[in-house]
Amino acid sequence: STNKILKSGQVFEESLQIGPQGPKILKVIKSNPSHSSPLKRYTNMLEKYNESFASKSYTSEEYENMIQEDEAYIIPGLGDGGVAVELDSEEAALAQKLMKKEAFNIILSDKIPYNRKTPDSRNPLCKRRKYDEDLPNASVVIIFNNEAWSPLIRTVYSVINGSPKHLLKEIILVDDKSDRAVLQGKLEYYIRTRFPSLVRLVRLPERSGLIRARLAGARAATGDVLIFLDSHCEVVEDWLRPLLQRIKEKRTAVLVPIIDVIDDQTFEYSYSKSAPEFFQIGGFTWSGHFTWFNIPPEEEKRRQSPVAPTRSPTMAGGLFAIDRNYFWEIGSYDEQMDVWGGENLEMSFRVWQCGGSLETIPCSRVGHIFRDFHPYKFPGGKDTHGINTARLVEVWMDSYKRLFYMHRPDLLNIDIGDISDRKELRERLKCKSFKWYLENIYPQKFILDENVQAYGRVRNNLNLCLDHLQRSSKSQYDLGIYSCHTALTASQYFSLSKTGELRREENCAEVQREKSPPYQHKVVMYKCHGLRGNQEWKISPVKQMVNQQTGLCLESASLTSGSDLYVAACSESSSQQWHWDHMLIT
Ligand code: LR7
Ligand code: MN
Repeated sequence: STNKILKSGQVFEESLQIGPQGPKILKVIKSNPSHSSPLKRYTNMLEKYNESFASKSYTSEEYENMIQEDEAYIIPGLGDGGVAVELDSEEAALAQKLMKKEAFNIILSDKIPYNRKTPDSRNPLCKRRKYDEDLPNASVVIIFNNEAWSPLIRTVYSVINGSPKHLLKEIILVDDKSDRAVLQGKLEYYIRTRFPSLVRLVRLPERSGLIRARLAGARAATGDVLIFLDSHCEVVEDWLRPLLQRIKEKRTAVLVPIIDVIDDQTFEYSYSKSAPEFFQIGGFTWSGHFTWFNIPPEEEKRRQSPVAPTRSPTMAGGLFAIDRNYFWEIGSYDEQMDVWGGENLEMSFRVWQCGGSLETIPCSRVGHIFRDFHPYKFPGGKDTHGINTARLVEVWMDSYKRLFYMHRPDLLNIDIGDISDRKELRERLKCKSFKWYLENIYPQKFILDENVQAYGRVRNNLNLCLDHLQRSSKSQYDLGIYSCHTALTASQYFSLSKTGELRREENCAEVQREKSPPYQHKVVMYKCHGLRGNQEWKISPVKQMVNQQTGLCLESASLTSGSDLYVAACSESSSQQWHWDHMLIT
């Protein structure tokens, strides 16, 4: 599914970014022998999973017993310092089954102490940063729908233990109408007895989705700064002050920490030990997804220090800090966005276009469990990411929406609801255009049909077109050919950039030389490097596509729909003539 957020370093659609991976240390952990039938607990859990629980109340004594039972599973010191853990084989097998429900290793999570220490993943320079005595205080808003108990509780402990008392005004837990039994009376009891006064629980009367859940949290908050977190996070030492300091300096800065990966299987808190200064910033794809990319050299230069605020065109969405009043001034959220997706790009574009800034604060780091799927339901099975994105595209992207709808023509014919309030907001705040955003905030973003030599379908005389053959989710793939579609669709959309790249959004065509007969040199799509060389192509006067490094031409002789493409010695044969839909330069 494309409806998930990726770790920095993962491949998405056509974007490939490689982040350094920390080494893995695995420990095999047997169950605590004092547990009463550890496997039974989870087998029960597996069986009862799909039941919806009526909320029932228990006595304090009964709640204490439940909590004690949970605590009996915890193995002191396990996972401390973020070390990876491997379960013994019997439990590991059950954990695998539970993965399919929960999307992470719940058995292991339940064994790791709620207050385990995270490693200090920061750039060593961070230890020398100085912060003001009087910083604004924070309300931390943690929203959840059917989150598992241990990651949720661990998130709360992590925030409390990791934040200076006087700067943490409150933690607001927003329950987006979970139906799991453990999140009913037991959670209330736990909060009342373990975190009196500091943690507040807001229950939503109906399932609202993460956008409206965050809005409810923001309404309940009273601190100077709002900090939103997902319900499966762990913070790193001194994560809070760098965020508050920057907001004190610049009230309109919206801030994200560096997001580290908590492994969904081993609970390793992973980060690069050899390159703690490395991180990526946020981009987007024309199909409407969040991506990561490396800090461009211009930004490296502008920010002056590797631990200074680093501008980011977009944010992942779940973990960010914003001045509480500014949150409302700048239009909070689009209240009509449902469940999951799109709100992150909406806020990113809006903040930049309406005069604020979006920045990564390198000395603030927070870990997040990346799950492979959503362990909760999407009411009505709606494609909320698609619909939410169409809403933001209509409001913020001006004519560039054409590139989104090229990927999602289906969304042109569906009801996305009323967007007039959001358009009014844009008017009222006198926000700049998307073109301004692209030129000034994200000039690295390749625009498929602007500032290029040619774009569209690339067709030969047999009506076959260059086509990614649905291979584009790989970081590297062989380019193919397919019967031309009647309309210009994403799989046949190519551009010839100003510098001669034969490319798609992120990937460029290269020649892969075959060293032995029959010398069928393939054409491979690979991450664009921007250095011309093997990725430079020219259209010749007789409409050949000539690879500049090899001098070979795109060839379609004897190819049929669905074949891989190749290059051959240039000839004037019609099988080497290619017609672009749109030539901007002749
Ligand atoms: O209906 C819902 N109601 C909720 O309260 C659906 C979800 N939620 C809660 C959920 O329990 C969780 O705490 O909302 C939070 C986010 O949901 P996840 O964890 O399923 O989302 P994600 O981590 O896969 O997705 C990322 O993109 C989303 C786009 O809508 C949100 O902005 C998420 O907050 C965001 N997560 C992050 O940015 C964490 C870091 C990811 C990276 C990099
Ligand atoms: Mn999440």
